Amino acid sequence: MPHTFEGQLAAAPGRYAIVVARYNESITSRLLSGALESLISHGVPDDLIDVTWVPGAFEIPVAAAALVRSGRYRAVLCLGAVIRGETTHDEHINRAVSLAISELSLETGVPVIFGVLTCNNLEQAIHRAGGNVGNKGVECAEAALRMAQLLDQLAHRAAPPRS
Ligand code: INI
Repeated sequence: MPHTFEGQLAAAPGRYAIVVARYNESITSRLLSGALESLISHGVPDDLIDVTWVPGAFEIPVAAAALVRSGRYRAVLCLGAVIRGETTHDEHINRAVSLAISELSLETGVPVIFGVLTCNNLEQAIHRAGGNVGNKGVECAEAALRMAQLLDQLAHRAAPPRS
């Protein structure tokens, strides 16, 4: 009989961190609200959630790395909104941030959740920050909870058989 591992949508005990970019704050504040409401509604006490503001999405990885490396958090949620302008600036930010976040997560084994919107225009961002395409902050909170649970399961139940 195969064993199936899948993180549940419930609070694994411990602290959760959110890093949120101030740039495009009208959007990122909605992502933050969605993430907070979701974490709390799934049982994370609000005093176990730490929120860190950074200037822009480009600064998210360095703050996330400090939080992850403190060893205090079950997961770190990274929230930002990069909106395409007249130059390729957005592409550089998106590439750097997405790579850095995924490398940080792989290196440390802590779920670092990618909640940076990468939109062509403000309208797309509004739709993804509580509009008609959901709220990326809520999605990130759910991913963080499921991954924290899943990693607990894998640590406790996926030990190699004893010989
Ligand atoms: N930062 C964002 O979070 N979103 C953007 O859309 C954005 N644009 O378009 O420029 C942005 N730029 C700032 C960047 O993240 C850094 O804060 C800045 O380059 C200083 O390092």
